[in-house]
Amino acid sequence: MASIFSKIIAGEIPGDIVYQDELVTAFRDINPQAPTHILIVPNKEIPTVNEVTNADEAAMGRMILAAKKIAEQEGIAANGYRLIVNCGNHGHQEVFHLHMHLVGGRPLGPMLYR
Ligand code: DGP
Repeated sequence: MASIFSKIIAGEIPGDIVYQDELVTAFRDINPQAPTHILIVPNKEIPTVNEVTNADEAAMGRMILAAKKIAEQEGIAANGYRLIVNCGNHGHQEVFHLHMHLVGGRPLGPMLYR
């Protein structure tokens, strides 16, 4: 079954999409932890970092390049921000479609945002 993020990527359910290309899609987190909280997601449904393969290298790199562009678009590049990828149970991953959180717009404190 398609993940909730695959449905947003496909336009089947609403998502506040801020960036999309042939490899990745980015949309606002439904439960923002900071003024800017965006999820950057490979269009291919990869459950966790543990399932990433060499074939996914371009999409993984694109996620970082998209984060840079979106941070500029959001006006948070100069002050800085945090990129987070949770993996599995101990990583507190809730949605099993790999994603990178782009969090910023305020000072975040050391290491973890909550
Ligand atoms: P993680 O714990 O890393 O798996 O984070 C999952 C994030 O996904 C969490 O911050 C809330 C967000 N989220 C869950 N369901 C939806 C949804 O339907 N739409 C959007 N935009 N975000 C969602």
